Amino acid sequence: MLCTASHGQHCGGVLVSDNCIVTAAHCLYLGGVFTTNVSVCVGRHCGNCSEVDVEGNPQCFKPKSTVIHPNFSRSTLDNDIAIIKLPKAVSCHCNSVFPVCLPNEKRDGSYLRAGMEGIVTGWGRVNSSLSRSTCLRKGDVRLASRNICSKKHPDYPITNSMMCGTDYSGACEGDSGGPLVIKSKEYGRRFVLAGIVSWGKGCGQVKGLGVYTKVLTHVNWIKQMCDMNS
Ligand code: 4AZ
Repeated sequence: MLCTASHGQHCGGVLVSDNCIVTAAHCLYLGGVFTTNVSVCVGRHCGNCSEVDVEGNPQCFKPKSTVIHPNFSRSTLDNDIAIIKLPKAVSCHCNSVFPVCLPNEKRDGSYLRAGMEGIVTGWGRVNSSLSRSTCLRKGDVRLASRNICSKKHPDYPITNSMMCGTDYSGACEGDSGGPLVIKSKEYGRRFVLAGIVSWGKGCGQVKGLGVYTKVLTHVNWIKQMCDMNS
């Protein structure tokens, strides 16, 4: 959970190593400037930002540093991805705090595509209600083709670094920066990070498509920024 003093619970994020979080770049753009003034709570399930609990679960941190993708576009939200480095490693509460697997082009490229079923998670707005969810929720998302997605969003380009998914039980405001994961075919119960919640037109519509940052495009950049050896 990403919190700011002015917005409270603001966005989601996802742990990719023991000290590195991936989120959406637009989550760090507030009031017209890029900010590092956020706090990150790992392992929170229910609760809000004011319940800050420094050690234990949730583990809350001020970022050690943040990196916005150099090609992030504020107008099109192309490359909507950013890194938050934590000042120290999180402690593994291995059922609730554990890094997700990054996709591998060779292994996962062929199935991270239209038709696959994934799961999006966050504390964002619950459909038809203005309020955010107090507890982490999940929704089912089926990946959709770029072609169909472009038709749904004629006013904005769907770029190569974006992917789309059904929005009926998908993401909404406040879920941005959070993960869209797909169960790995080859590794049993593990989840692979397919997308980062980025934008959309409305929420929860039966025929709507939400837009995600495509993680496959950015795996090498993420590994570099998080100092992860392949
Ligand atoms: C948002 O405002 C947002 N239904 C994120 C995702 C979607 C809509 C809005 C997709 O952060």
